[in-house]
Order: sequence, then structure tokens, then C-alpha cells
Amino acid sequence: MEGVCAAAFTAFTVAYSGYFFTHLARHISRAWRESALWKRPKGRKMPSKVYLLQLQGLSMQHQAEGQRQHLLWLPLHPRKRLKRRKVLMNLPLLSAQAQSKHHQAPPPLSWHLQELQQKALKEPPVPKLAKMLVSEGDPEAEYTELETIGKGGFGTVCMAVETATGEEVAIKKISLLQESGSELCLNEIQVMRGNKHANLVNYVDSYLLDEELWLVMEYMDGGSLHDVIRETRLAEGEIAAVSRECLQGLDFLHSKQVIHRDVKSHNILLRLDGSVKLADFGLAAQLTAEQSKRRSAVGTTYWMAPEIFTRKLYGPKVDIWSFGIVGIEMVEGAPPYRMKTSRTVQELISSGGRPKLQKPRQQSAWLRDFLHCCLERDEDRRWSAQELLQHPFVTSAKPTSELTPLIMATQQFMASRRY
Ligand code: 3AM
Repeated sequence: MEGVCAAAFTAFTVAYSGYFFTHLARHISRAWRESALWKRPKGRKMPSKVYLLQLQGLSMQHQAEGQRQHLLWLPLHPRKRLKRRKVLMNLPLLSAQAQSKHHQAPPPLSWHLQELQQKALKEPPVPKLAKMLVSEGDPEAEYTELETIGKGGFGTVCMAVETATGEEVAIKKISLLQESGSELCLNEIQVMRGNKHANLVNYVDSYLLDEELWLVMEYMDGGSLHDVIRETRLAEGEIAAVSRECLQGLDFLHSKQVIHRDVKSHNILLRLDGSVKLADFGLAAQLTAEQSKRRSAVGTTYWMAPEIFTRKLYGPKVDIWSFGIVGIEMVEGAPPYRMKTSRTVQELISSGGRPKLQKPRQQSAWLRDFLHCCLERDEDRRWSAQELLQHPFVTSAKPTSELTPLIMATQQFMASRRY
């Protein structure tokens, strides 16, 4: 009996001390974590189990003002971690009540959150450039939104009508808190405002609404060339018509010392009447007397010119190479090397490769020669947009109105798949 009592007592002591020490350890680690919350993390190391959020909007403003980048870190309760975008989007607008509903942060943290929110409300995270570029006014009163055309990491594009005139427009909405997207959109606004042409998607207006940048532009009711290429087959006269229109747009941009830097079928938009226009000027670069060439590697891999891959200085002719790739897309339905990885494409083009048609004999000599002039590796020997507009393949183009049946057929195919 004595032995049984001693064993039970020993078991109880061991179990209790285990329970006691576990709780003590948890208590100490919680106290350490809470004290660590108020320290700014060094380098990439962050306190464990503490979720820290950079308030991008605020740091963006500091950057815009040319100050040293200042990082603010917002601790969130580990179990109630919210999606970063949702927190950022809601942050300046949350009331204390909504805050506790959404975040349910423990008292010292919600206090910290409130302080940051108040700061964000006092100093809205709006770069100065955006304020300078956009118009005053309430776009929600001026436009009535009808449908969303596209959604992605960049933001949203929707179709709307101008309330006063009934004119259709497309509105691109980008969150200013999404730093890279808003920089591209601001660049796009700057380029579009200064360059209006019949073969460019034209700028209508731009606004700042809360933390969103709105770019209002011409609405292209025929979708993109990419859709047409995917759904139908273009005859040579139609390829030539698209080429003439795009080259007119490029010739205009290049005469204004602007490089588009992202020419591809997705960025060539159409109207049902057959109009063809270049769109998406987010990556465009304005050359100047001081900076007549660029070196940064931007664009979309399959369409990028060799001089970009090889990190040489480059000029407007990179757009001509990209248009040559669009030419191959129009013939074959996809850019060359489509099945290869972007790394392989980069290696192929950098090491002297020249994209070719898979079945060149099925195309006319003029079309082959036109592509050859666009896809000349040597930038100096590559034709300019102005020269290509005189090429017999281009001068033999059909009128753009002949593109209408193709665009309508594309829309019907796409709609039939949706329903
Ligand atoms: O998502 P998809 O490819 O169908 O073509 C653009 C893309 O459509 C379209 O918006 C989507 C996201 O970029 N888009 C862009 N600008 C446009 C405009 N001005 C446009 N559609 C009509 N008019």
C-alpha cells in the first residue's frame, strides 16, 4: 500500500512540475515577444511569431519627398493575421469599432494600430507626382461603371460611360498602396497625356479617389489582337493592315522620342470598326537629349530585342523587333519559342539566335522580307517604323474595315465558350 501511495505521489509531482514549467516557459516567451514588438527589426530578421507589416503607403510618400526611406512596422496578432492587401486597403478607413471587428488585436497592439491609422489619415499616402498629374473632381459622379473588363495583380480595368455625354470609356484603377503598379500607372498617364494619336489608345482624364489612381481612356470595344490571333487566322492583307496601323503609332511615338518597350499582341487593342491602337504605356521611356538611350531590361521575354538581353544601350528600335515578333504571332498564332522557358529564350536570343517562321514557304516573299527587316539583330540595320511604312508588304495592306468580321467572329467564339 505504501509503495502504491509513493508511486502515485511521484507521478503527480512529475506531472505537475511538467505542467508548471510549460506554463512558466510560455509566460516568459510571451513577455519577450511583447517587448520585441516595439523594436524595429534589423535586416531581414524579425521576432518569431510576430507578423510585421510594412506600411508601404507611408514609406512611398517618404520616398517621393526624397527623404530616407522610413519603415513603419505594424505588429498583428499572430492568430488573427489578415491578408496584407486587405489590411493595407482598409487601414486608413477603419473606425475603432471596425478595427476591433476585423483585427481583434490585443490591447497594446490595437492601441499601436490606432496611432498608425491616425497618422495615415493625417498624412494620406499620396505621392506628390500623382497629385500634380490628376484632375480634381469626383470620377464616381462623372462616370457610371458598367462592367469589369479585366482584373489582375496590377488592379482593375472596367468599362464605364461618361454620365453627361454617354460616351464609353475604359477606366484603369490602381491602388497607390501597390507601389510598383501605381508607378507604372503614373508613367502611363504622363506618356498618354503628352502623346495623342489615332493609333494610340488615347487619354481622357485621371483622378485620385481615396487610395486609388484612376486612368480614364478611350474604350476599345474590339478587345485585343491577342484574342483575334488566338481565335482566328489572319490573311496576309489583314496582317499588313494591322502592321501599318501599329507602325504609324510607333512612328509617332518614336518621333516624340518615346520607346514603348512592351509591344506585344496583348497590348494592341481593336475597335469593332477595325481601328488598331497601341495600349499600355506603363513601361514606356521618354528619351531626352541627355539620355538618348536606355539600358534597363524591361519588357516581356518572348518579345524582347537582343540588345535588351545583352544589356547594351538601346533605343526605339527595340519596339521594331517586338513588332516583328507580333508579326510571327499573327502568322503562327503564338510568338516563337513559345514552348521554351524564358531563360532559354534569353539564352537563344542573346547568343545570336534569330526567330524564324516555322513554315516560311507558306508565306509570300514580301511578308518574309518584312519580318526579316523587323527582326534584324543589328539595331543599326534594323528598319525604322518610318522605313517599314514604305515596305511593299505594308503598302499593299487592306483597309482596316476588313478586320471587322475577324473581330466580331473572335467575340462570338469567346462568348460561346463563356455560356
Ligand atoms: O483581360 P483581357 O485581356 O481580356 O485588353 C485589356 C485586358 O483585357 C483590357 O483590360 C484588360 C486588363 O488589362 N483593356 C485595357 N485597356 C482597355 C481599353 N482602353 C481595355 N479594354 C478596352 N479598352
